[in-house]
Formats: sequence, C-alpha cells, structure tokens
Amino acid sequence: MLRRIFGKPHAVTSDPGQNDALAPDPTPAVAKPADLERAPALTDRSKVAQHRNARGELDYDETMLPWIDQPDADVDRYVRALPQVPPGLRNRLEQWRDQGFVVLEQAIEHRLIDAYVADVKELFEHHRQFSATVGHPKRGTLSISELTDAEVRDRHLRLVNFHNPSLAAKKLALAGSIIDFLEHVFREQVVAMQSLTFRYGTEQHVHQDYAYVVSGNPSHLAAAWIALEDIHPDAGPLGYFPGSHRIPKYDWGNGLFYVEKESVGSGAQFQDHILSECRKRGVELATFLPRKGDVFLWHGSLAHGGTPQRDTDRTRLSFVAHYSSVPAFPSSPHDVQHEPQRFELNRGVLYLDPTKPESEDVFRHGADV
Ligand SMILES: O=C(O)CCC(=O)C(=O)O
Repeated sequence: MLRRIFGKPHAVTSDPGQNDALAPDPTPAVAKPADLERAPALTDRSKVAQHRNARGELDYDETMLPWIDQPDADVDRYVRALPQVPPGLRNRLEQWRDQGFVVLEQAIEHRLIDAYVADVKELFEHHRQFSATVGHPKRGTLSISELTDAEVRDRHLRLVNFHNPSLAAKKLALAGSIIDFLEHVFREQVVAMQSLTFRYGTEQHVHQDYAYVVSGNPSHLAAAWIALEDIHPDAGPLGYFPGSHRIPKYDWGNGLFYVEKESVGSGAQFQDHILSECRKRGVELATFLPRKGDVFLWHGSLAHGGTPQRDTDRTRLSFVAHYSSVPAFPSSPHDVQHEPQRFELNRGVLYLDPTKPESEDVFRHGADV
C-alpha cells in the first residue's frame, strides 16, 4: 500500500494508514537525464538513509540539518540578530526546538476557510464531473469521478493535492503565518510539497512523517494542520507526542525511510517503536482541539496520529500540507526533469500539476479572498 520512489531526484511518499495517496506517478512524462544541479542533495539517497549519528543511531546527516535542529541551536542569538522580531517568535522557536510543534491561533481568515469549504462541497456534490485525486481506503488513489455515491461518503476518503484544482487551497497552503514561521526554521524559501483534506478523523496510527515524505534533504520537513471547523473531542482529533521529534529513529531494515518491497519493518512496528521510546522518556499523548482557523505546525519528526473517533457522525474538517525548502524540493514530483510552473504567495511556493493543466484552479471560491 505504501509507496515511495527511489533513484529519482524526488521522492514524495505516502503517509501511513490507507494511502498510497501521496505517491506521485513514478513515470515522468518526458524521460531525460536528471538535472542533478537542480537537486544536488539527492545524489545519494541510500547513503542518507543509512547515516548514523555519534551514538551510532540511524539519524539525519548533521551537516544537512536546519539550524534549529543542530545541538548548539541558540534561539536567543538568532532572534537578537534579526532586524525586526515578530511578536511571539522567540517563544515559538524555542517551543519548536524543544517540543517539535507550535500552535498558531486564529492564523487563517475564516473567509478563506469558507471559500475552501465551498470548493470541497461543490466537488462532493458533483463528484462525477471532476478528476480531483482522492485516496480511498479500499480503492487506493484514483479520480473522484470513478467513485460511486456510497464510496464518496466513506469517512476515510481523503482529497489528495486538492490545492491544484482549488485556488482557496493554494492560499491556505501558503498562508502568511505558516510561511513566515517556516522560513525561520529552514532559512530557505519554503515550498508546500503536497496537501491532504480530511472530512472526518483519520484514526491513522502513530508515525513520524520523515519516514514517508522524503525530499532531497529529509530533515527539511514540516507540516501544518489547519482546522476548517471547531474540532470536537469525540471527532477523533489529531494526537501528538510533545518532544518526540528527538527520540531515536526507527530502523525499517533498509534504513530511515519506508521503501515498498525493501523495508522489512511495518507501520505497526514503527508505532510500537515510537510508543516505547516515548514511554521511556515519560512523553505522553496530547490532543489538538482547535477552533476554526487555528493551525498546528509540526516538525517532520514529531510523532502524531489520528485518535479514535468516539462519535462517527461528527466531521473533523481539516487541511494538511507538508513543507520543505525549495533547494531540497526543486520541482514537481510528477516531472522532475523540468522547471516547474509555480504559484507564489507570501514568499512561499507550490508547484502546478504538470499532468493536469486543465484542472488547475477550476475551483475558484477563493478568487477574491
Ligand atoms: O489528521 C490526522 O489525523 C493525521 C494527519 C497526518 O498524520 C498527516 O497528514 O501526516
């Protein structure tokens, strides 16, 4: 079910649960030699996957880490050197360094959320007319037009990269508050790699994204969870383990990353490893109970998952995007050979889908927001 692609300048992988939903088409439209100058960090992926730290544990290459993940990260000095310090930045950076997440309260305009929810509603009401990509728990990754009415209602159905057909989703993914913060983390231009939209709780097992969502520099990874409505505790909210971005990393048998047909480990064993390391450190599960417009931003190594839905009738509308830096993720995974077409906002970037140019921005409720 899980898929990732090695030997190509990009590897975007599925996250756990039902999906190879995030995996790109492995066959680029035009086969040309890879331009390694555009993706220099990607030349030896298997070496990156096997790297060990000074304690002998599998870990990222220290020389490729964002400054804030380096052992001597000095937030105070970093902030003092800035020409202007946005309110709250120091505390947020310290929390990111020590806990692996930050919450940005009321960071997203409700008008933009309403526009996006209108796009999603339109898609579901007329699903046979649209080719938007979805991940279905039984049918895998396919166009929503191929689903029956009953399949469209599946609680574990997810929209994959709906930011391509929806302008409002592009604006959500590149919201200023998210990009501003991640620029401080990566110190590079920020790129939204992919997005997922969930209507209900995912109940996904506990995982760390870095094993599944891999760019040229795997340590350049973060994610945002945007609440599209107030989230009820019985709706299966997002659960996470504060500080778990620092636990020793799981060995899939082939190294740091899950690779279909190569990894001997499983998602369940990955979860067991995480829970056991958290227990040893007294790290306990916390849940994110946001109001509409709140954002949970997390480090690519923070352990998290979907908690059980106690009330399966309750929706839990959310938009999730994963981010990297442009040098680590320089082009669309659908066509790594060519300069991507870009959408830019708030200095952040995302790539248009070269496989479906006719579908880009067909959902336009967000045009005037
Ligand atoms: O929303 C959730 O329950 C989990 C989302 C998640 O784990 C992810 O997208 O990486």
